[in-house]
Amino acid sequence: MFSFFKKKPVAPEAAPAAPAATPAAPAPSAPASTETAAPLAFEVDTAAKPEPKQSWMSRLKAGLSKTSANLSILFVGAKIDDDLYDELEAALLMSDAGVDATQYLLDALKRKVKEDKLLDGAQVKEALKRLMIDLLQPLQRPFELGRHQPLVMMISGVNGAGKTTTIGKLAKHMQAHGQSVLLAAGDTFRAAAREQLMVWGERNNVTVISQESGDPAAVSFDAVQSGKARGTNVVMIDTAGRLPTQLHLMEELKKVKRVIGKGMEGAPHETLLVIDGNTGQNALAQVKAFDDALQLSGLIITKLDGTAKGGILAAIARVRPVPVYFIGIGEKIEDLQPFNAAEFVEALLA
Ligand SMILES: Nc1nc2c(ncn2[C@@H]2O[C@H](COP(=O)(O)OP(=O)(O)OP(=O)(O)O)[C@@H](O)[C@H]2O)c(=O)[nH]1
Ligand SMILES: [Mg+2]
Repeated sequence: MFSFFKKKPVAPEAAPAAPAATPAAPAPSAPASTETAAPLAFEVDTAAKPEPKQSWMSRLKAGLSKTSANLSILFVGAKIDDDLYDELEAALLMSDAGVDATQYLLDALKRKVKEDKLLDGAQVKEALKRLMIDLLQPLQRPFELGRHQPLVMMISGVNGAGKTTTIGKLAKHMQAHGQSVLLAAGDTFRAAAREQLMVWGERNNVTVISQESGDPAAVSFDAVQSGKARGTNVVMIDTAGRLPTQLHLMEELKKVKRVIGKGMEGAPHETLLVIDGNTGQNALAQVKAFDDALQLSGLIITKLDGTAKGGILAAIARVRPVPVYFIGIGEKIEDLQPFNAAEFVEALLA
């Protein structure tokens, strides 16, 4: 079993006890009316016990079964000829791998088949697996805790990608690893979003910094200051969903990032994009646009349990190889796990 995080203890960069220079950020006091609260979009089932690895694999396989069915059938008793390559090309394109990665994999596979004189379908399938793992491996990177104190993470993405849910899951995983966590409700557009995060924070012993004024940069700044003053291990900054085409909102996101840097030098230490795995090739456009605007340090891909096809990771690896820290296959805490290239390919080409 591999561990969820890598941990590196460091000396605190800020004196934890130092009083904040700015007025103290509001404590998560508001005892929100929990009785009337609707089911929380980001609520995660904390009661469930961590599941064995096998269960994660079988559910990842189930999530990617459309692609694995399309790919695997090609190799059963197949003759290694142009027809096979044509069908493979179509199946890879269908999987959201995109033109570039598809062509790359096909060319590499043809070379390998020739070099190693592969004759049967099963061998060719194994060769494709190997090539796919080699392609995705550079995206695999353990998420290291304890590099900075606080470790400041900014989380962005289009509407409904799974940002807030993922932050909730990560917060629980981090707590389980002995980290104190503070969240900033940077989604200041919707009062409901703020409220939900506050309620969730109270229930889960996570401090939430929120502001009615509605300036996401100011909330983020306060959160970083507060994290420094409290000696918090991790500060996660949620942001409102936005499309890369909404240029003023992308500018706002850049400002949030700049202002976080004013709160703590070198922060944010992680600038993450959350992607809905069902988005298809558009996900690549999102990676490019958010990376151009924010210089992303990592990705989190959610909802690989739905109609997702999984090939998008190959496209990302070829076109804009931003590390994929975590992948999500559902709403429970254990449904978010570190990305592992070999495991992912095993599910994709089961
Ligand atoms: N099936 C499935 N659903 C997920 C997963 N991750 C998140 N969701 C669901 O996706 C929906 C949207 O999640 P949110 O976390 O609210 O998304 P968001 O990006 O914060 O949305 P906005 O703040 O509105 O932009 C919720 O219903 C989540 O439960 C996943 O891995 N699998
Ligand atoms: Mg949200």
